[in-house]
Amino acid sequence: MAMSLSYFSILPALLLAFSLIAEAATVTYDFNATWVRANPDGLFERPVIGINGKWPLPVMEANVGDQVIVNFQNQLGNQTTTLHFHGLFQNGTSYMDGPGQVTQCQVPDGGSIVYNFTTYERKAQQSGMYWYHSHHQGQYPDGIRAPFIIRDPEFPYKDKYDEEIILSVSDWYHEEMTTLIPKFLYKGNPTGAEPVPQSALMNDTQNLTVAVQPGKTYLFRMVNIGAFAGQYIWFEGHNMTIIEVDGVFTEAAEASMIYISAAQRCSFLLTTKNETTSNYAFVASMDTSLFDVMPDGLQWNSTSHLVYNKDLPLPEAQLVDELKEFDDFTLVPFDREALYPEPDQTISLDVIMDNLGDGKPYAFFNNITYVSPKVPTLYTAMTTGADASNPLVYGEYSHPFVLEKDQIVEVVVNNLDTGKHPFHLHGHNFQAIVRSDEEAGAFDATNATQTQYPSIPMRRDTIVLRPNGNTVLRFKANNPGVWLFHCHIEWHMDQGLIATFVEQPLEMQKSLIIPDDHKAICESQKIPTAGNAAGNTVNFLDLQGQNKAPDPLPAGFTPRGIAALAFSVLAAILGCAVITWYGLADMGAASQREEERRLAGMDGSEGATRKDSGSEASDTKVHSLD
Ligand SMILES: *[C@@H]1O[C@H](CO)[C@@H](O)[C@H](O)[C@H]1NC(C)=O
Ligand SMILES: *[C@@H]1O[C@H](CO)[C@@H](O)[C@H](O)[C@H]1NC(C)=O
Ligand SMILES: *[C@@H]1O[C@H](CO)[C@@H](O)[C@H](O)[C@H]1NC(C)=O
Ligand SMILES: *[C@@H]1O[C@H](CO)[C@@H](O)[C@H](O)[C@H]1NC(C)=O
Ligand SMILES: *[C@@H]1O[C@H](CO)[C@@H](O)[C@H](O)[C@H]1NC(C)=O
Ligand SMILES: *[C@@H]1O[C@H](CO)[C@@H](O)[C@H](O)[C@H]1NC(C)=O
Ligand SMILES: *[C@@H]1O[C@H](CO)[C@@H](O)[C@H](O)[C@H]1NC(C)=O
Ligand SMILES: *[C@@H]1O[C@H](CO)[C@@H](O)[C@H](O)[C@H]1NC(C)=O
Ligand SMILES: *[C@@H]1O[C@H](CO)[C@@H](O)[C@H](O)[C@H]1NC(C)=O
Ligand SMILES: *[C@@H]1O[C@H](CO)[C@@H](O)[C@H](O)[C@H]1NC(C)=O
Ligand SMILES: *[C@@H]1O[C@H](CO)[C@@H](O)[C@H](O)[C@H]1NC(C)=O
Ligand SMILES: [Cu+2]
Repeated sequence: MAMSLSYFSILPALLLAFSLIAEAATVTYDFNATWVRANPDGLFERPVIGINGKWPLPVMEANVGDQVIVNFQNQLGNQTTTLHFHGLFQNGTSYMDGPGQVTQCQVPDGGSIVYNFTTYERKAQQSGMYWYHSHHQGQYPDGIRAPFIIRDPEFPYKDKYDEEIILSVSDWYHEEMTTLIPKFLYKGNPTGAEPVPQSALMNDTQNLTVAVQPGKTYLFRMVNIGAFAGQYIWFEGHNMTIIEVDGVFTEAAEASMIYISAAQRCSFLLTTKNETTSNYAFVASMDTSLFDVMPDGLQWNSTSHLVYNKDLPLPEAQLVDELKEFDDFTLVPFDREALYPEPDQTISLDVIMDNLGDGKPYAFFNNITYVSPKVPTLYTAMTTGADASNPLVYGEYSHPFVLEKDQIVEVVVNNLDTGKHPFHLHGHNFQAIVRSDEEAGAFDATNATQTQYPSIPMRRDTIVLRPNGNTVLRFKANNPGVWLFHCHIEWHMDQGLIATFVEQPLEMQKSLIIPDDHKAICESQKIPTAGNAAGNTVNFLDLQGQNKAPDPLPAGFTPRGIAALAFSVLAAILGCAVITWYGLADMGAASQREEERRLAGMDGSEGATRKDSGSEASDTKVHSLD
């Protein structure tokens, strides 16, 4: 009886949905993940993760309302994997979102999974620029990432351009993530200096030439699919008219330089000149303020050209005096959605980088560094009955927050770190209502100067938090599912800079049905699909045996502090910051040597053999999802 009742109550909604998506097609992709060799920067050939034997990966394309099906097979032979469709709300299909051990189990070697979702999201038809990537074990910088475009034939700027140009930018590493992560999350790297990329790429290559015709308007759809570096982008002699960020159409805004962090997207119109007397450089410049070390010879700019006339030379990029980007906080969404009302729930997160007792560098929201639970969080929400509303069941180290239906949720993020962090929320766009300058300190809700929120805030799904600054975000909890909130710098993900939002858990239990093939890949790897974060299916509030972070350092002992002190003393003695730089570079090399010795069993410390690097790998496994 209860069942037929709920059946009838959803019927009108279904009929409405069908009438609106009458034109919808099904778009099917058969994706086999395979190793491929590639040399995109011309400096070094390496194995990369491709699809169907090819790299770069195919660009995914669909029209708004289409049903998208990805038949995904893992044929890597030696790594598990997943796919995440970045920016898509997955409304009603949270289990298709992709983060390993959050909304699904990792796809094992030889295993497969079907991702099946629609781009039609009831009121919010999602269209614009998205991307897809592995969301598991810090893996996507090995190549498994590419653009995903959803076209809306009725989009607001449909009559304003002649041609579309898809363009990705990214940083690029010569070593594989399975090599880089243990060197980074390592006690010999107590300051957490991130590996610096070797190159910058555009469209997974360099030196692109883009043939353009005079007097035309081009719609550029850009995405940063990199692991670490934000990029400044400018076109010599041309301005950009921004019309969309992260799938949110905006009122047209003119910019001469934009900044796209890892994971952000920006679509803009560019009108060509009427003359064909010259070709023009355009540049993507990696944000070197993120790099602790500047390796000799690093080419952090990548230059391509708008070619009006192929018989004319391609001019070298001119130096620009100042890297000053358009302030995305000033954008106005095209739908002019008003500021959400005062929040029903406020989540306050301080960003902290510090060491734990194992001496390795971690990242924390407040006092918690993320560690994957034994049961994927979504499966815990589905199987813990009424206790699913109690954050305890998700385990302390998934850093869970339970959100109730239609709550206005405010997330305050205070950066207690000196770096920039691009924060990303799954399952939603957020209104960005505060984004301070750097060095502003923590957000103060009692300070009237800081609470003058825009009446029509800009919305997107990834926002850059400035060094020692703060940001305040709002969204409405109208999408039942498990959604991560995390920094999109892959290294910081791997260090645990992640929180979990569990939205409407009791509603999930009613309306979500986990597909059998998703459960099957868990079973084949003996990953439990029921119970609390510790896998307890009897007493959901007993978290004994849950995965945990290492213990804290003994009080007063901070390798990070000691290293910082040593460098500042050195800098003071030598009176020269450049020396500090080289000092750091040397230290990186020294710690790398130490790690190699350690792995080779030469220093008798724990983890004395190659095999024992398994303990490193398992650390990596519990921390890294993206
Ligand atoms: C792009 O051009 C630069 C400058 O000429 C060159 O150093 C680099 O190797 C080129 N990249 C590729 C992938 O060919
Ligand atoms: C994927 O791999 C399967 C199994 O080897 C094969 O049958 C199929 O043709 C492959 N698909 C593509 C698109 O390469
Ligand atoms: C997996 O195989 C690829 C391709 O042979 C290789 O480059 C990579 O290092 C291997 N990765 C691991 C973790 O063994
Ligand atoms: C995808 O999901 C839709 C809607 O739930 C369903 O009708 C369809 O059968 C599914 N397709 C596949 C291949 O699983
Ligand atoms: C970038 O690659 C995509 C996919 O191959 C292609 O459609 C697009 O035209 C390329 N962009 C440029 C500027 O070459
Ligand atoms: C670009 O915009 C700036 C101001 O926003 C303006 O000064 C400049 O002339 C514009 N450049 C072009 C090529 O339109
Ligand atoms: C190019 O020509 C068109 C049509 O003659 C004119 O409207 C436009 O202003 C010209 N553009 C520039 C940049 O001079
Ligand atoms: C990259 O471009 C910026 C801005 O023009 C310039 O200051 C810098 O010197 C360039 N870097 C390299 C390595 O060419
Ligand atoms: C974090 O702080 C809270 C509140 O002070 C405390 O209850 C909790 O045990 C701490 N968690 C960790 C992992 O230190
Ligand atoms: C309030 O905030 C503003 C802007 O951040 C700051 O300049 C000012 O000092 C703050 N006032 C107080 C009383 O803290
Ligand atoms: C999800 O769908 C529901 C209707 O089923 C709608 O009310 C809600 O706004 C949607 N959420 C998002 C984030 O689009
Ligand atoms: Cu970060």
